[in-house]
Amino acid sequence: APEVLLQPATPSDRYHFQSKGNPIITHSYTADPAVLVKGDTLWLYAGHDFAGGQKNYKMKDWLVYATTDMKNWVECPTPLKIGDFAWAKSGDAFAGHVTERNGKYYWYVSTNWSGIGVAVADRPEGPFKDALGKPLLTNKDCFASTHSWACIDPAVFINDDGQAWIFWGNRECYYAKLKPNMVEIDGLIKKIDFNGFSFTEAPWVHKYNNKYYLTYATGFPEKIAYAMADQIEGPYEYKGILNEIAGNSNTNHQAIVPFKGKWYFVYHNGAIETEGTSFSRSICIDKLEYNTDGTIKKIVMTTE
Ligand code: FUB
Repeated sequence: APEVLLQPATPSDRYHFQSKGNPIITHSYTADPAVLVKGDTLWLYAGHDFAGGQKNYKMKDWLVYATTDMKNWVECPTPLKIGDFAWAKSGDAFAGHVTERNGKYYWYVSTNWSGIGVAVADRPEGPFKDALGKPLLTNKDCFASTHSWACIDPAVFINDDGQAWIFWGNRECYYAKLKPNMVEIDGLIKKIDFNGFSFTEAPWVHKYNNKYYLTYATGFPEKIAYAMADQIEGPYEYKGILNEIAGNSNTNHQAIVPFKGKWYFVYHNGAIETEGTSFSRSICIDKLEYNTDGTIKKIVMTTE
């Protein structure tokens, strides 16, 4: 079992560590990964769980890590906290996604009850500031949902034509265009038709060989499933389960990215012994491979 070092980054400096297999971070509990590749660096943005037998989510800030070789990592000082969104102070720092446009970095985050906010920074490691002073999206924008946590789990994808899209939701997957300023919705909010397949949360869109891939958590405990389409708005054809329930966590949440010629599947589990649980989760990384027809091989979860 990986050793739990419990050695947090100091607020004023960067903490260097080496990953020794999965989970890749053993000094903090991390969840809901999002990744951004910029030049020779992969930036990993994470939710931050606490240790110690929580019976519910306790998530008050987000974390950022960087690597150039997937082995040696740097944890930067905490770049964003739930308290940075004045309108969401009592919320939870749920899943987010960072994307770059015109030299600015936009971090779309779930605040759980209060909606989805967006923070902006000049550098990938922040510091990030609330860009709007209000939510970008709220439960009212989740027109087909009635539960209070429908407006979570944003994922942004910038298409080859430069159009940015945001996907999000719990139980229903919503999507919309973003204006070029990245902080306003452009036009109608729509819903993905899963054709009877069940969507729980955690959408992530990527493109490979002219196909759009929508990966997402399905069921509960969650597995990661995927669907493929020829157009960003679909229709999406269900392709199956990408990975099975991740050890000892009811949720999973994936990010998929190419980096230095290989594709990676980044996700979380509750596998740190003896404290890992659904509320004390840990980010893992495994290789992702395509079949010749563009479908994705099932992810083999490794510990190395
Ligand atoms: O981490 C809190 C929530 O659990 C996320 O927003 C979901 O995707 C699930 O991982």
